[in-house]
Parts: sequence; structure tokens; C-alpha cells
Amino acid sequence: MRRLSLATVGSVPPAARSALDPRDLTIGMVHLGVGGFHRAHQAVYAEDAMTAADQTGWGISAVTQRGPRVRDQLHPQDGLYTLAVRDTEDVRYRVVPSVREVLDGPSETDTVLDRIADPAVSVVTLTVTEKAYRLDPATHRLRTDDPDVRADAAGRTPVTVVGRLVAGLRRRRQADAGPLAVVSCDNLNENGMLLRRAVADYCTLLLRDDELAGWIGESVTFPSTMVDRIVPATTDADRAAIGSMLGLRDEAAVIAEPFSQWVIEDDFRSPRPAWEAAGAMLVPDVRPYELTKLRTLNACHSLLAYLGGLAGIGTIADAVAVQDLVAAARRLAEVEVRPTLPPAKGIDHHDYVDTVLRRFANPALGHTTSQVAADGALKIGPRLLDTIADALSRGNEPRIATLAIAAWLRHVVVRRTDDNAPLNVDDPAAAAMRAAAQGRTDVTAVRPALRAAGICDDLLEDRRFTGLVEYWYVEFDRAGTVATARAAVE
Ligand code: CS2
Repeated sequence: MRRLSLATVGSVPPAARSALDPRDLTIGMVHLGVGGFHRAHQAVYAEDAMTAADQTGWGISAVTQRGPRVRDQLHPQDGLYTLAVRDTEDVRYRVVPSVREVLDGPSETDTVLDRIADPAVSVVTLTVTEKAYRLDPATHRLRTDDPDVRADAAGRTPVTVVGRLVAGLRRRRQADAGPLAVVSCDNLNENGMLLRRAVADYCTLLLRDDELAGWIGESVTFPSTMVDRIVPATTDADRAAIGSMLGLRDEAAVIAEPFSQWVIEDDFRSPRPAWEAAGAMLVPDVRPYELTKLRTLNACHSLLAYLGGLAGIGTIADAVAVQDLVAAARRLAEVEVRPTLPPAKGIDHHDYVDTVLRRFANPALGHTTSQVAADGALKIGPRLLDTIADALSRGNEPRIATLAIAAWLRHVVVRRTDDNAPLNVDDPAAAAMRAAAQGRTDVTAVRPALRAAGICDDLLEDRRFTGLVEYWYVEFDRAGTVATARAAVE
């Protein structure tokens, strides 16, 4: 089968073809972290914005974060790939033309820095995942003692996100290429503010370059954003189905749900795509939207991933089909989270929860519990711990939020399902947590493991928190996951 590329795209079924000719597009944006999420989200907004506004200048130079795999998938395809939008019954395909160049961040760093310094580029977007920011989980500041961060600052070819970004900004300043917006699209609370502060800390504390920090302060904005679309990892079976629909092989295809949302803080001093023409919301303050999404959607996602994983359930859709598990998610969202949220214009929280649970139930996505369960030490802070702290300060009992923490701990420490099958979870804190538990997996492991994760030192002083987590931790073992979830809801 021939491969999707500029040379073959003419043979794609008309319904899957873009209104734009990829050859007409020029690069106006750089994106760091060209994973599936970027290809199913920002790249699609870029295409739709260019189509709606009749523009061609917002093609993307997409940069891989850790290695050349995605570059090697997209390069032979001239950056083209298929997005399969799957509903319960229906699939729609489109070949997305926005990615006009793919660079491997580690081996083509110099070109990446040139792109950031290019006057034709005025927006840098990022989806690099929570851990790539290298923030201290307790203070949310850049870990200036991180060896990679320090080595970047000492002048080697940078490997960290902040190191690369600042090297690019420095080059941009030297080139006098004008203002820029750096738009974080990761699931962090106040992602723009966190990145701006990390960049400023890097410049002043490590580079000791106040002039660069001053230029960045004047010329670079860091709008916060809330991004939302469920994008499961693409499987071989997905690639085969897409290949037979296209009549072409596509190594870089992505799958997504129909739902998509992007709320962007309107803070730009430089030109940007007409994202609003593509359905994005530009608002003065993203925080209510971010909080609503992280504490509702992502928190319920993590809860279902951990409960589902312990119960031996492979996908989110299968987890949400279990009555006691969906009841726990609903109680988390409606009873524990809702009172902690500020009003977000245009969002009715009750409808929001219904929509989220319906989206989770989409059986065509095959979104695995293990994918959502990964990196818990970095995810559960904004998703669950903030809700727990707020609930406790109001005198409420965060039963389900602590149930989720206990289920996460069993993933990391016990690593067994209810049926004693092995459970593997990728978690950056896992090794430290298990070392702190010193081989114990009973309830005495809970506090040392939590302390070693370094994410909830304040909460560890609160016996209402530790008491609940320990209680559920034991109950999972004694009664099983589903029965424990049922008891937690009652
Ligand atoms: C998920 C998110 O993997 C995860 O942790 O909760 O990636 C989720 O699918 C997206 O945030 C949805 O917008």
C-alpha cells in the first residue's frame, strides 16, 4: 500500500480531504510536543481557523519532545496524517494539513531555536505533559536543582522544555524578531502563569540574565488555556482500519472523540490564528474553566482509571458502565467538586457532568485505564488534592476524592488487581514511594508512600485526610474495589 504524502493525498476520498492545499501553507507557529493530542486538537483548530478566515500563514513547525519516533512517522508523509473522529456508531475521517514541518527536538535543536526566532512565527504552543515542566510538586516553581535544568542553563544544547524555550527566546531577542505568545496546552492549573514563572526563574536564578528576563516580560505573553478532547493512543488495528479507508498507509493517524473544546486567555501582543472562527473561546480569565475541567473531567477520569484498574477493567468505557463506579464519579463531581468551583460563564455544571460521563462511555475510543492512570503523582494534585483541601476547609468529607487517592496508592504500592493479577502503572514517583514503603504493602505503607510522593505535605498533617485514605486502602483489600466504591457512595 502506498503511503499518505503530498504526492498521494489527491487520491484520498473527497470527504476526508481538507479545503486547504497543504502546499499553500507557510509556517506561523511552533508546537513543542507533537503527540496525538496536538494532532487531534491544536492542529485541527489551526486548519479550521485558516479555512474560516481564508488565511494560509498558520502552518505549524511541530517539534518532538524526547526522540525522533513521531518525526519519522510524519516525515515520509510530508506532515500529513488522518484524524478519525469516532462516535458510538459513526467515524469521520479528515486528513489534516496544518503540520508543515516536523523537527526532532533532541537532534535538531538548533533548527527549533531558529524557528522560535523566526519573525514569521508569532505563536509557540506546547503539549509536553505535566512532568516536562519540571516543577516542584509542592511549590509549583521550576526545580532549579534538577540536573537537566542546571545542565541546560550551564550552556549545553538544551534538552528540557524550559531550557529549549528560553534558548529560543534569547535567539529571538537577538534577531529582534518581535513579540511572541507562548501557549501552554497541558492539564495544569494556570498553565500559562506556571510556565511564565518557570521561564522567569530560569532566567534570573540560573542564567542570571535579568536583561533577557526583562525582554521576555515585555515581549512574550503566556496565555493560560483549557484544552479538552479525549485522544486515546492509536493502536495497530486503528492504523489498519484507517489505511483501508484511505487506500493509503498512514503511520501517524490519530483517533479522537467528536467533542473538542479550547478556552484561551486573551493575552496576545503578536498576531495569532483566528481560533475563535474555529470554535475556540477567547476569555479574559481561563481559571474557572480550567478548574471546572481539571476537577470534574480529569478527576473523574483518574478515579475511574484507578478503580477500573484495580477491578481488572481495561477501558474507561467499561469502567463507566459499572453502576457503582459511575455512581462514585457522579458523587465526586456533584457533591465534592461542585461546591469548590467558581461560576464559569456558559457552563451549567450539572449538564457538564452528564456530558463528561457520556463522553467517557463512548465505546469506539478504547481509551485504556492504564493510559489515564499513568503519571498519577503529577496529575492528582490539580485533579484531586486541591478539591480535598477545599472540601476539608469547608468541613465537608471528601469521601470519593480520597477513595481515588487510595486506589492510586494501591496501583503504585501493591500493584495487584482484586484478582491478584499484576498491575503496571507508569509513575515518576513510584520508585521513591515504594522505597519509602520499605517492602510493606499493608496500611503502614500509606503515609510513607504519600510523603515520598512529595505532593501533599500539608494534607498529611490532617488526620481527616490520612484517616480516609487509610480506611479505603484497607477496604479495597478486604471488600474488593466495586463494593468499596458502593460503600463510599452510600
Ligand atoms: C486524561 C486526559 O490521560 C489523562 O490523564 O485524563 O488526557 C484527558 O483525556 C484529557 O484531558 C481530555 O481533554
